[in-house]
Amino acid sequence: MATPASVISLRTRPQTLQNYLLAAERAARSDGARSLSWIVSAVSSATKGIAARLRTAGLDGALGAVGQVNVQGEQQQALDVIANELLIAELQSRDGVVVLGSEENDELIVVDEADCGACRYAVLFDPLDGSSNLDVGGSVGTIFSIYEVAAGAEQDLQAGRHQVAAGYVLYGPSTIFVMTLGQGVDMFILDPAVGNFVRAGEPLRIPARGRSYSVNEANLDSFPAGYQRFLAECRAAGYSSRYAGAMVADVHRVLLQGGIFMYPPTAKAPAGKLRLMYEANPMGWLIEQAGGAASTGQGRILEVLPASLHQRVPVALGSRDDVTALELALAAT
Ligand code: AHM
Ligand code: MG
Repeated sequence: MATPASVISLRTRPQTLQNYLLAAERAARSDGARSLSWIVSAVSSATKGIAARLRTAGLDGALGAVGQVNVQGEQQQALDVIANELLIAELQSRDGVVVLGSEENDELIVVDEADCGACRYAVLFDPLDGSSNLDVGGSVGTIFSIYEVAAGAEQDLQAGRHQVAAGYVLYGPSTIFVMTLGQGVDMFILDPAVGNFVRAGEPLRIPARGRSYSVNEANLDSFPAGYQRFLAECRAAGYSSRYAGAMVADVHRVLLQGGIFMYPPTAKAPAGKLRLMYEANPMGWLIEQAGGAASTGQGRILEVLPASLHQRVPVALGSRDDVTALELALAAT
């Protein structure tokens, strides 16, 4: 007997992020996996709220600075604060969350009444990355990074290679959720009609070499000589330049199309500008999980031993051959 058409459409229905997380949890068969999928789900709920606030920000007075400077010495935007509050509110009540760390908070937040269950997690995040794009309606993002935490080790920071989940949300023409649980990288697009993130295509694989670089070229004169030499080689080879000024938007392009994203050391920021724990590590792991490479210029980002929540690190990530060419140029100078 022929299968009714309605059953076929149910079977081929696109997978939502919730179903994807449930499937991952079933495959792992552990209480820890259950907590982890709930935590990622909390991040996704918060980012839907952030996306909604961003859509109307030019109409409801949510743009502009709030007159406070964060621990990085940067002016906080109203939406930085709103995004941070939405993430903390969603995460601090989830089972298994014992520590939160945010770009917008000076210190780690230890969740005192955490229901610890079988597994305990730290969630580190940049609530609104690229916030200098807000006032012009440009793309911005949220980045998150999750670790397991041993009892009594709540204040200890771990190297990026110990992450158990990481991802970002790009708020652009679409709201796009990209994540890894350590078995490849998957992409989901928010369907605004139903409010679900829906899986888009196959797991992402970054091309071995790209045709563009993404760096703030206005700083070129103060980059170490190896970066200048590498960029000259790229130009000679016909590369294009693409730079949105929001790491999430720039890394998303590199992830899909290949190439290299960099924030090198500069005279003003000798250790680079980007933060290890909630920018470089999660983005670096995603790129590695898609088959690319993520380097400080001297070695793998994910091996860096963290000393503080807000520490900065030089970042170069993207197509494997492009990152290798940069490392060779740096080693030769
Ligand atoms: P933010 O998290 O305070 O927004 O800062 C990080 C951003 C990155 O998204 C982006 O790659 C970089 O800063 C841009 O810096 P610059 O304006 O120096 O090029
Ligand atoms: Mg940022």
